[in-house]
Amino acid sequence: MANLILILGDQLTTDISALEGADRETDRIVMAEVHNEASYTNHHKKKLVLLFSAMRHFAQQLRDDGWQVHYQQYHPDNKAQSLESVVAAAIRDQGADQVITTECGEWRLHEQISQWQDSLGVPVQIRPDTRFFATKQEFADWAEGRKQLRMEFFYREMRRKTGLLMTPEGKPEGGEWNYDADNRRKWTGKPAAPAPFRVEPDAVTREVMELVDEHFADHFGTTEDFHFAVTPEDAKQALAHFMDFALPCFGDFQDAMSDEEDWLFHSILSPYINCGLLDPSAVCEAAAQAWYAGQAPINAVEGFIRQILGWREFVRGIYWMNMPGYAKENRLGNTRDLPWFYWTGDTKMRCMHKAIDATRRNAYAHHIQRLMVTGNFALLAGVRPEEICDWYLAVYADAYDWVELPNVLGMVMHADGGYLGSKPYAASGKYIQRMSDHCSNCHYKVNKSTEEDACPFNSLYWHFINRHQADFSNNPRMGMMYRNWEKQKPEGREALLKRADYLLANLDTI
Ligand code: FAD
Ligand code: DLZ
Repeated sequence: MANLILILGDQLTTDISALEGADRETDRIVMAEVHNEASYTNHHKKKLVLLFSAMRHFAQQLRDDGWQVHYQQYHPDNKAQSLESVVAAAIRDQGADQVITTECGEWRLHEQISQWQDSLGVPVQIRPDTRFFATKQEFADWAEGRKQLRMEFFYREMRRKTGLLMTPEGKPEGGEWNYDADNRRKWTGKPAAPAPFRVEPDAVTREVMELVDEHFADHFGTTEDFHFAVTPEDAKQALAHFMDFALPCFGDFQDAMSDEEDWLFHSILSPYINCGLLDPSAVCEAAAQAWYAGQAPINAVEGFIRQILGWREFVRGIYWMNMPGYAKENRLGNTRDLPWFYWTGDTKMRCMHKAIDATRRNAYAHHIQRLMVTGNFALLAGVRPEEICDWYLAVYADAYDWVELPNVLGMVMHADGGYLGSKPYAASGKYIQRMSDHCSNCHYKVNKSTEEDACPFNSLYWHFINRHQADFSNNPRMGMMYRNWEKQKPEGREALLKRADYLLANLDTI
């Protein structure tokens, strides 16, 4: 029996389920850089470089290990090429008894691959993706019968299941499940933030950078200063670099933002975890070991593991339980277009400019920038979820629908009616001032709300509170905000709403 094994651009590991039981003599592997996948969104140029270069390196690694690999490089003249057409051509040219692949991470492609058995005329075996801690079914079983899903409870299940940071008696290490309250220090420059891990591009990566510059010139971002790892070995070095230099402070400054530093103490591992270069379980184990070895405190290690074992698994579960309908949700009835400055960074709001500019240069912004700056602004301004979701899918090196969509549509935009999060993460400029030094370098004044130079987040926050009274005034976690709103004098409220209306009508000038 000769199998054709398809490995996708985000499945770059020899542990991928599609390779289980495969035979180097009879089976062939197919990998392809195709226009369809490279252009279904305006992928950041660095994401394209990362994936194409990592795919090419992985194909070479497979060949070195004795596999027969058919690798299709990107060809600009072949815009009609899709994964299906590459697989169909491979079957036509060399035959195959069946196609084997691991389930992909996007509903869009999943739907297409599910039809292949009919269109290709050979059996197509789609295997579960075993790179997650929980199966889709496990998550669905946990979620069944719950009106609201809360990450914290699922996370505890995952801690119990994996034993990560658990005592032999089945208690959480350190005595608490969650050290979130110890993850909120402002960073004032000390301790110094480590330089991010860098790999200088090799010949393969340089060739891909040229390809992307030439054929994807209109895509967001830049290939300049590309320094991501593109092999599992280098991604492991990136993990070691994080453990040594950033993890100890990760917990304290997890929610901090800086006018000076793009990366702070974050791991910058999501691009590797999501495309297969790093195994999430090994990453969590390494962090846990750092705690047991006394190299990092519990608030750092628990905070870090929570993101991967908790949030990452939780959003994936939500995605697969609720697609395809989830992508269409818009429970707050937003109608506004995405302001153009999301693509240029050309805004006088310092925090927005900084987050978007870092995104453009690095294909990266850390979680709080995504949630509380660019996300918060889109929420307050009432941007259509579909538009803001497409922006997030395009601009980050780690973006895939399964993880981007619940984070944006659910966590940021609250467009799912509170299914993922119990309250919207709406915040005024005060939050940004508390967690960063952006405000002191901003054109706008964070302590003003209604004047021409007042921080836009302030009036937009109250506008949001006012226009969504029916949605949130009965939410126990929002009650205090509504009482504060009611307590303000009518003329004060009117001035806030007037200023916000002006901003909303002139978003492209602020
Ligand atoms: P760290 O801060 O070092 O965190 C460690 C790891 O935890 C990350 O590498 C990641 O694997 C995981 N993680 C942390 N938070 C989340 C989360 N909320 N959901 C899932 N995994 C998480 N993450 C993506 O991987 N792809 C996306 O497309 C993506 N889009 C996002 C959009 C918005 C609006 C928000 C608020 C968050 C999004 N996230 C996304 C989650 C998070 O912001 C990134 O995983 C994180 O910033 C990646 O940087 P890091 O590796 O330095 O993370
Ligand atoms: C994101 C992406 C890009 C840009 N290019 C390719 C590609 O050329 N070939 C490929 O196999 N995969 C690519 N991917 C990843 C897929 O589009 C898709 O996002 C994931 O496989 C979903 O799990």
